[in-house]
Formats: sequence, structure tokens, C-alpha cells
Amino acid sequence: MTKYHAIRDQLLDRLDTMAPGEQLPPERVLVRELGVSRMTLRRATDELVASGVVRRRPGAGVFAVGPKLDTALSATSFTEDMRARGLRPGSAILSFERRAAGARIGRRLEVSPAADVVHVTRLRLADDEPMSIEALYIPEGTVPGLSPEDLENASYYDMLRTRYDVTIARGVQTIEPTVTDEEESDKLGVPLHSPALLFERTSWTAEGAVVEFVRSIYRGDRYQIRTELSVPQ
Ligand code: 16G
Repeated sequence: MTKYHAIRDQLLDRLDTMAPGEQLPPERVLVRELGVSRMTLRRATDELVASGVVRRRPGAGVFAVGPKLDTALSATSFTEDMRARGLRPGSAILSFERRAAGARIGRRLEVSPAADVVHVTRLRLADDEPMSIEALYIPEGTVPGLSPEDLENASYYDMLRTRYDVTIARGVQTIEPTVTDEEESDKLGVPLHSPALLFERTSWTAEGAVVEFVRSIYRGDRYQIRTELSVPQ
């Protein structure tokens, strides 16, 4: 193990005992305590910053970040997911339009390219902290009369159930690594080209109608995926 990896592990051990938001001792103190050069300590700290374990506030120091949110691979909504963790879900509408599906989205929604779709982009928040950006596409016929205000700080899945009497019966999701572009970084409050998870989800009713195609970018420094593994019999 390289020297800086060993220092990184020592810092991780120390962070395990710290509360989110607590500050690491100043660099000069750590250099003395750990018996390393300033450069090695910097390198180890940089790696922890990049992986989202700590946050550096210029002029203030380095602070512990809470554990990442585990997301299970199920057809839950963002709202349900956040509530289950005791966090306050929120969403801000970034754009809302009705337009023709076009070939690519038409294929995803299983409608003709000329069919009307609602295209909404939302910033999703947990306790006011930006977590993801969602681009949601819905066949217009599924949600007649839907307005941007309806989705502001509200759950799309709840609305489907209560207002449109639609229940999601199954979904397919892919997950890929990506990095944030300029706009995403700005909205999510992370540096340009930060690691992120790209989710694409299609959901169907029991009758086989597509009710959403969603492309979401989740912050890689705040999210990880947890899966229960079944053992092949
Ligand atoms: C989640 C889903 C998204 C769905 C949304 C509904 C992922 C990757 N995506 O964000 O497909 O549209 O929940 O949330 O999990 P809502 O009911 O809170 O609006």
C-alpha cells in the first residue's frame, strides 16, 4: 500500500467516529499526528474529497459528510424513498413543455413520433439539498391537464394514483456511470465533471401502457446502490 493510501485509511477510521459536519483537525496538526508530509496528507484528503466522504470549504477546513444514501433497486418514487429515510422530499421545476415525442422518445414511450408528450425536468431535493435532476417524459394522454404547479414539491407517482387512477405495475431501469456537465453541476451544486449515476427508467401499467420514461442524474458523492444478492439454487 502506498503511503498516501495508508493515510487515507487512517483518515477514514477517524471519520467513522465523527458526526456529519464535524471538522477534521487542521492540516498542520494532522501532519504532526500522522507523521507525514503535507503533500501526502493533501493527496489523501483530495481523494476523500473526490469520493464525497469529506467536503473542503476554502478558508474554513475539511468537514465530514454524512454517509451516502443507499438506493434500492425497486419501483419506489423519490418522495417515498426520501420519506422512508426521514428526509424531507422536495422538487423544483426547471422546465415544463408539451411537444411532439420525436422518434427517440416516441420509441421509449411506445407512441408515434407525432404523439404529444409532457416533458418535465425537475431538481429533486432532500432536506433542501439537491440530489438529482430528472427529465421525465409522459404520454400526454396519461396526464390530461397536468400543469407545472402540480409537480412543484409533489410526487408524480402520488398524482398518477390519486388524480389519474393509474397504478404502475412494472418497470425496467438501467444504471450507468457518468459525469456532470456544466448545467448539471450548477444545479446540483457540485464541481464540473463530478461523478454521477445515470438512471433510465421506463414504467408500465398492468395493461401494458407506458406511463413514464425518466432520465435521472444522481450525485455520485451522495448516492450508492445497495442490492440484496440472491444465491442461485
Ligand atoms: C424516482 C424515479 C423516477 C420517478 C420518480 C417519481 C429513479 C432513478 N427514478 O426518482 O423514475 O419518476 O421517482 O418520484 O429512482 P415522485 O413520485 O416523487 O415524483
